Amino acid sequence: MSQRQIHGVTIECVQGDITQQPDMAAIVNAANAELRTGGGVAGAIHRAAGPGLEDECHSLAPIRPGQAVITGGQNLPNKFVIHCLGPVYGVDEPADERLAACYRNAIALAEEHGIRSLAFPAISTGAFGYPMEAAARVAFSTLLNLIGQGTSVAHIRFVLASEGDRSVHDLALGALADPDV
Ligand code: AR6
Repeated sequence: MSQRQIHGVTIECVQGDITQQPDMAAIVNAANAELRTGGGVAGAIHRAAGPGLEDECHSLAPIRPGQAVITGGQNLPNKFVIHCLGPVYGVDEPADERLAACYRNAIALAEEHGIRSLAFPAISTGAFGYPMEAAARVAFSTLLNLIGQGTSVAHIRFVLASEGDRSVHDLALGALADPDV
């Protein structure tokens, strides 16, 4: 695990399962447009949360690439789930702007709901095909910008499926300069 403190905000990268983060107030789902179960992160979150999550999602769907919506956590140990639709790489263009919008919109929802700790998966890097390193750069540069502007979110965790993905994120996080205050 690696960790960085930036203007009082902790950002860390861990290898693990997004559904096993009981100390986080909210987790982020790499959702599909219909906010249905699906595979990857979405499948794991819906399985762990139980059918109540799909029921809660029903009236919020469909969502567009870059958009984020929020629900309760149902049977998850987290109070909230923030569902983001990442861009399909090579289809939803410009992909970097759509991916950045996911992170911006997720943080905005967290702020609105008083969420101080939030765990993200690497949105779009699975079924949607976004290259891991490029996605990590977009994620961290967007978050560092938001932190530079001031955010009430105090703890951001990236939960990566493999050690390799974690180390790609560690390098991307370490490479960025601190934002200006
Ligand atoms: N915890 C943390 N990371 C995970 C987990 C997990 N339990 N499972 C997979 N990953 P993906 P996307 C990693 O495909 O690319 C779904 O079918 C995975 O290795 O979940 O945004 C939805 O229904 C990868 O690095 O999300 C959508 O249709 C990253 O999480 C579509 O896939 C994201 O992989 C969304 O595609």
